[in-house]
Amino acid sequence: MNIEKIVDILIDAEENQKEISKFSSHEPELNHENAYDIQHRLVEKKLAKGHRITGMKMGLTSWAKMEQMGIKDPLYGHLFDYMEVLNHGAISMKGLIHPKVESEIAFIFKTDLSGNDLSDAQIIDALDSAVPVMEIVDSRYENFNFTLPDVIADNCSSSRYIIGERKYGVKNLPYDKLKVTLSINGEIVDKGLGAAVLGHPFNSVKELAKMLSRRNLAIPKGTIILTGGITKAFIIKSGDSVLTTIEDLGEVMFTVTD
Ligand code: OOG
Ligand code: MG
Repeated sequence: MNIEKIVDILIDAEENQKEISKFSSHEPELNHENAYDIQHRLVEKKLAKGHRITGMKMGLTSWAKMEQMGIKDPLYGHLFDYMEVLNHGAISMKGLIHPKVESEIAFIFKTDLSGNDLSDAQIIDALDSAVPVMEIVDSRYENFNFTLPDVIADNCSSSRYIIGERKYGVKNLPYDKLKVTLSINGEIVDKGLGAAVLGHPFNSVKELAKMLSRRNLAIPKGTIILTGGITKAFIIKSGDSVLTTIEDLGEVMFTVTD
């Protein structure tokens, strides 16, 4: 298996909005571990192109998403500066293939977090702020048709994320109980609770720290950490206006242009 070639195909697909077929159908060697080697190489290449890492994301942490995608293991991906969109901003369809939107709770930490067995207390201690976020996933694979190693290699379908206002003084919010709604063009398309994320969004942080520690890495302080979709993901198109409300955290919205 040629990791370098796979990385180049994935980056070209993203940059030129090409749909590709999944690697697992012709690369029998592709597995969970070397898929992360591919993702980390892809990250290196993007850094070399001048992009900057702004955060990390967890994916497939909710039953709604696991069921929608047919995969039952959480995974992580990297977020870059060019993916970030401010609240009330616009997203152009031009840079995207077949984008979908989902609602998420995100955190920013004051210190790096690492370890196989983080406690709630350690997470709360490190917590700086919480942010209502929408993620745009845009798998480079045809019809979002992938296996776990494929989607890991593809940086977990990361494409854009829209950040609401950072909320401070949030250490003891009941994140599992927060109500979340996702509306498209004024109509609620899905609702959920923070508990959709592995029972509690902190569990997603623990899982991320655990997965990163296998590579001697930590959750970086000061960057945004998306804990995973609470709602299912919905297709967006030009002209759409999309809104997420998260109880106690606030609202975040964006529009879609050609
Ligand atoms: C994979 C990314 C999943 C989430 O929050 O569950 C994800 C995909 O659905 O394409 O971002
Ligand atoms: Mg997501």
